[in-house]
Amino acid sequence: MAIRPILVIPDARLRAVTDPIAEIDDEIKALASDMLETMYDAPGIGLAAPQIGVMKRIVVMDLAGEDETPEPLVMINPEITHFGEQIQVTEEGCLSIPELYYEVERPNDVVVKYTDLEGKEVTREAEGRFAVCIQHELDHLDGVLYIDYLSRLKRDRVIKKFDKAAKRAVG
Ligand code: K1U
Ligand code: ZN
Repeated sequence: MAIRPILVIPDARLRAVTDPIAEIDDEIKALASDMLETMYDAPGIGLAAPQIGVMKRIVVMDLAGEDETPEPLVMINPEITHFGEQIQVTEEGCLSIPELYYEVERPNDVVVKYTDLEGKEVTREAEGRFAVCIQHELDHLDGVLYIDYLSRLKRDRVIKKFDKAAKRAVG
């Protein structure tokens, strides 16, 4: 198990589309374990593989509260098969866009289909915060970030801030 560094925008890997996982072997199991450890350490409620520079379709989540028993969830090759019509507005953050939170509109209910670590096909209905987290993490697998749903003004302001920081870091 290892904590991996989390990439921050404008890293180009956060804008790329990831590849499906063909086989759940020991490498994928170790990756899932590292992703969970990295997410708990951050701390966060979700993490997608491209956020640690691995261009594969796998996400992890845990929406259990601080005083609750952990509920780690690993989704391999996840797909949303249904979006409900009702829209919710929730504050989102992103470990790849640290220290900022903005309100985003998304469908309140989704149905997600994925393969679990045992290779079993699972279909789950989700609503509320769980549905938001699923949509946020699955977007990462297609190079989409939650700031893409903000007004152009807000999004550009965020991008500019991180572009400047990246330029300062290289000198
Ligand atoms: O994918 C990510 O960048 C992780 C992100 C997930 C997420 C947050 C909010 C709405 C949708 C998806 C985070 O976990 S940001 C950190 C965060 O929300 C949090 C951290 C500690 C305790 C509780 C929440
Ligand atoms: Zn994120």
